[in-house]
Amino acid sequence: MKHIFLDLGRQPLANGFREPNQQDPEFFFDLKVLFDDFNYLVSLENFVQPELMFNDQYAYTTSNSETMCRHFAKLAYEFNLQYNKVLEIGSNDGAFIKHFKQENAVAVEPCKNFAEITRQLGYRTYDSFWNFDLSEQIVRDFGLVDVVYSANCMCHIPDLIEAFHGVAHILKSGGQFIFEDPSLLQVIKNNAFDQFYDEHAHIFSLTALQVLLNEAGMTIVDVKPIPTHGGSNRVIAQHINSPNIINKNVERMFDLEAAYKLHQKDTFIEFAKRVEHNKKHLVELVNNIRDKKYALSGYGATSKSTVVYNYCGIEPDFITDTTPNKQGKLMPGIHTPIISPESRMQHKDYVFLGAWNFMDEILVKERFRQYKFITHIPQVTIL
Ligand code: DWN
Repeated sequence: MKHIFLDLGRQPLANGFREPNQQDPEFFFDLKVLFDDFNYLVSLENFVQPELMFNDQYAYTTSNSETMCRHFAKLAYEFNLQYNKVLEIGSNDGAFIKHFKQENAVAVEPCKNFAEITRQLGYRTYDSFWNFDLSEQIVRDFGLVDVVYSANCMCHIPDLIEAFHGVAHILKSGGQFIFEDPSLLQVIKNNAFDQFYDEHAHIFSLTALQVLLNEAGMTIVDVKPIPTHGGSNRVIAQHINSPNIINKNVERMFDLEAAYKLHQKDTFIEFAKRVEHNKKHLVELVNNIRDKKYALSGYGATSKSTVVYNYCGIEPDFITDTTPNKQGKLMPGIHTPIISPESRMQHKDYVFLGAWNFMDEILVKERFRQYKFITHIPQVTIL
């Protein structure tokens, strides 16, 4: 049975940045989140049509993050020691796949602005959404692969069983499926309701993934919690009939998730109550700031902050972001201008930290700041 436990109201596309003079009507949808007590999966009640979100103007660019570039370079080094033929699902601008020889790697990226970049780099690139038919196509063109890798992409795919069947089909016997996505356990622990938005069709627990992967003929053989994107899991799966050695990390994570009761709907009802409380506290804080005529701006035009601003009805004076193709645009829903950190308008008084997943890095970078950060993670705090 599916239990709706969170209602984040009418939300725009989290990455739906708009041009200042854009006239076409803005897309909004009712963002509700549910828990399915059959497979333990946490998903959006209504999936947004992928073509609406992942198009040829997709804004999020992996290589703009030094943290993520280092993350991918380190992992690619390890992959090059172990695997020959690599397929990446969701290759974005090539930040990961560029570390492999062109003849040994295949990129799958539906956003055509990014698919063109990996093609220019010489990689066989399929600008389609991952599904079983595409898997069959690539097997015909390129053969089976030793490893399928995907970062922050599998949780964007509504039909996971088909997606996982596609992976099982293209993997050699003994091959590995390695993917990393935000951890439901971390979302619950951090009250990170802003991880729920149009692109995140699901937020994964390992418990739910095992049910879904088993249905596709695969099983989890290892898991590694990683700090990226607010706390993620790197999951390693293989064909269920492979001679699998299951690492003890898997049982440990299942036990941890059971201890946090991620298999029970009451856990998510309690989470929603904490979210409601944090929203109330954040709104009161912002109203107090505005009543006292203080300035309020934003730091990081993240997908996550789109959710917070639209759910809480908060409109900063401006938002700074280091991503060139977000600068000069308007924040989805609230239409707050996004500017470069180097522009003449400078932060003062209070600044909402939209990129809280980079908090440590940002607090060091801004250690001489003359303003105060506000964060909502894990509860509303002035830094
Ligand atoms: O799952 C997804 C993840 C991988 O990236 C996608 N669906 C969408 C996107 O989510 P996001 O926009 O919340 O990602 P980030 O990486 O949290 O975005 C950080 C934003 O903050 C970037 O636009 C860059 C900006 N930033 C900044 O302005 N100053 C980041 C840092 C570290 C900074 O110092």
